[in-house]
Amino acid sequence: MYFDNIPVIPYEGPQSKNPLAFKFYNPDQVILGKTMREHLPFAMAWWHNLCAGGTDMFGRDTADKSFGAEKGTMEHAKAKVDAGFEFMQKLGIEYFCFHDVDIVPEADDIKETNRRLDEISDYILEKMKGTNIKCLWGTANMFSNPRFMNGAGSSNSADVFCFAAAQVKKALDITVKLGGKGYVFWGGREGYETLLNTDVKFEQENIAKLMKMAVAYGRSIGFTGDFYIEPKPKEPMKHQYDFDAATAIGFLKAHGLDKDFKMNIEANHATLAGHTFQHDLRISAINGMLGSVDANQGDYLLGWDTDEFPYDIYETTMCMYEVLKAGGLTGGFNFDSKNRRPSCTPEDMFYAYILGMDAFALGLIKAAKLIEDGRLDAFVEDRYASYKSGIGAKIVAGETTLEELAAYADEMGAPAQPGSGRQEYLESVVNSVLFGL
Ligand code: XLS
Ligand code: NI
Ligand code: NI
Repeated sequence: MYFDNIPVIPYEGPQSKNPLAFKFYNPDQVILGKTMREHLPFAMAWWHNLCAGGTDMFGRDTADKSFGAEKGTMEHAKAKVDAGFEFMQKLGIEYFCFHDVDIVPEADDIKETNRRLDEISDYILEKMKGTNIKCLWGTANMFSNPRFMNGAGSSNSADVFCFAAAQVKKALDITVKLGGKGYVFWGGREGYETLLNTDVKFEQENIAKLMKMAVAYGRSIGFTGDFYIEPKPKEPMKHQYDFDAATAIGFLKAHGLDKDFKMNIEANHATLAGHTFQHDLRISAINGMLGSVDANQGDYLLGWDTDEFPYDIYETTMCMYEVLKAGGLTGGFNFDSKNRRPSCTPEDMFYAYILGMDAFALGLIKAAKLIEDGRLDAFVEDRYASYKSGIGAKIVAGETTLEELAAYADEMGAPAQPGSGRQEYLESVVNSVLFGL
């Protein structure tokens, strides 16, 4: 037991003042025909929760994540598994996500790292037995080690490319072994610092080649889940190739990868790209590629990936609105989030997850209300009414020509006013559904 003073977290309802209770996440509560547990497959991110201790550019760890073992050892790796499972079970979280180097210390020789990965995945598999805990997705960390300073699939060095391929292969093996639903490519250093030294076309084609080999290998070992690209516009690189959902989807289509890949949309990455979280979810959904979500939030006053635990109810509501409209996620909601550096105690780890899970549960409740209320849908439906009949219907059916439309315009003289967008009215509808009785 690593969290002795923490009980299993109960649901106590919105009136509760117990910091170690859910106020909104009530797993068995049914919303629009499904339980909250089904709507919200939450996942724990191994790296933030079990590895990161608060080190930043200006200071070292504030939180002790040793879990009673010496860091850098396999004993520590196993202690993290034990602590992680206790943590997930106390919160009722059913999934986890990991990078290869989150679950074992990396050795100097890849053969030894891979041996350690075999050992720890046996241990995790054993631990999973008799629980309902599963793997949501795995990935390879191809950005921390200095060998990846110029990228992985986009590296100028063919040897580094091979090393990246080896890591992807092993991370896929472990993901499949643990029954993972997905496999993520976050292009950590797949981008550039300056175009003066970069062959963009060559690098992008190489990334696609690595992904194609990953798909071929994954399918050959029985991986039936989705591959994901996790878009991010910058950080660590000045420019990252998977800038946002639209860019990543275009890339996948250009390289014939769109059948095997979907998007893993991270809130803070969308906002870094100058979009709302909702925007990147919508772009993914309309392309049939809304796969999974990295649940966190950024800070509009800070220009980087602050990975804060989500607490903004407008954001979680509009996220769940998109997810409900898309018919749910094939993946889940991975808390790619970390405590603020001064929130450094074990209890803070629980408070953070309670905040995030409650924020999404409340978002789900409010999004369902917005859909049931129907005013937003009705407005949008009506807004495009001119395409339902006459010339509009012909445009939609693709049964007209530029000449015919020009003749129509001549006849008409000038179009009627296209109608108010009613933004402020719609925003007040949102507020009345969120905060009205
Ligand atoms: C970093 C990313 C990373 C991915 C997994 O910004 O969010 O944590 O989710 O490599
Ligand atoms: Ni992420
Ligand atoms: Ni991120």
